Amino acid sequence: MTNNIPTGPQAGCATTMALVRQWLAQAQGRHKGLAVLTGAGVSAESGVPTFRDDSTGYWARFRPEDMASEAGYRRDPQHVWRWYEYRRELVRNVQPNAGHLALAQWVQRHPAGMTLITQNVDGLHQKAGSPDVLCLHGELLKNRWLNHRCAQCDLAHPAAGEPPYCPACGNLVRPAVVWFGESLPQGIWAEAEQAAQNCTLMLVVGTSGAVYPAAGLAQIARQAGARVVVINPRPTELDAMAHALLHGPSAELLPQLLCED
Ligand code: BJW
Repeated sequence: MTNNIPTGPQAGCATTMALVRQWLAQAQGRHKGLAVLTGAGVSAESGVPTFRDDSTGYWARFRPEDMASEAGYRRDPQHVWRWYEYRRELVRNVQPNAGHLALAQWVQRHPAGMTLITQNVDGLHQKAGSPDVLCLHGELLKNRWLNHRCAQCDLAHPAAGEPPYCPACGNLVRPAVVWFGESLPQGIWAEAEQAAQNCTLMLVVGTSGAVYPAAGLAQIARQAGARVVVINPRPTELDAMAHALLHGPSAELLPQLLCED
């Protein structure tokens, strides 16, 4: 680590970018030295709405407890299913942006140099070419059963409906995402926690830092001695614990930070 490390967060200027690039250069020499935690903002410039942005986020129009909880799904499965079908159609038709691509290109140049951890369910990191993405909150385009499956429950052949269901037992299909109150996939969480503990630099990109346990990864990294850098056009709940803040859209800042010329 360099000696001239500032103690408080530094807001997005050329010198902060230069400093973060130094930390990146140090991280890239180490196995999994870089950990990146992304949120909905990284896909905003691809045309995917975020959740908590004032007028454009999903939660400005829908109540999270209705649309992103098991209880909400059981109350009105058709309404929630239709919302997920709408979002599935949207993400099938959008493309990764320059931020997703910069991350994918960096890892191609530095195999085993980065752990990419995302809260996003849209699959755009994978579409950009990033391998081994740790999807903390599941995957929008996949399904699973709402209740324990019977011997006839077959995700490949459910009965048509909104939502589709098992013709034998009536079990409903649901999106394979993580709703509030549900545990994160255990193995993926364990890998993400380990990456936070072992990295020397964590970039926290395009997330409000409001949702746990994902947001807690930044604290884990910091406590383990890593530099933490928040990349976001607006203030986040993680700014106070970051070593540096880069203010701006990720589709501009990630290419600036990660390109090597
Ligand atoms: C840009 C940009 C641009 C815009 N460039 N940036 C500890 C403390 C308090 C509460 C809890 C706690 N531990 C657990 C909880 C409860 C709960 C929680 O966190 N609640 C808080 C909201 C208070 N957590 C859970 O329930 C989690 N499970 C859990 O803890 O299990 C254990 C347990 C079990 C049983 C009982 C109790 C505990 C599960 C959380 C699941 C979250 N699910 C969702 C929906 C996924 C499915 C779907 O997509 O439909 O995940 S909610 C939603 O929020 C989604 C996101 O992944 C997640 C995070 O949002 P994100 O990505 O940060 O988006 P936004 O909109 O918040 O922010 C966007 C950012 O982008 C903004 O900052 C913009 O400025 C920025 N931006 N343009 C860069 N161009």
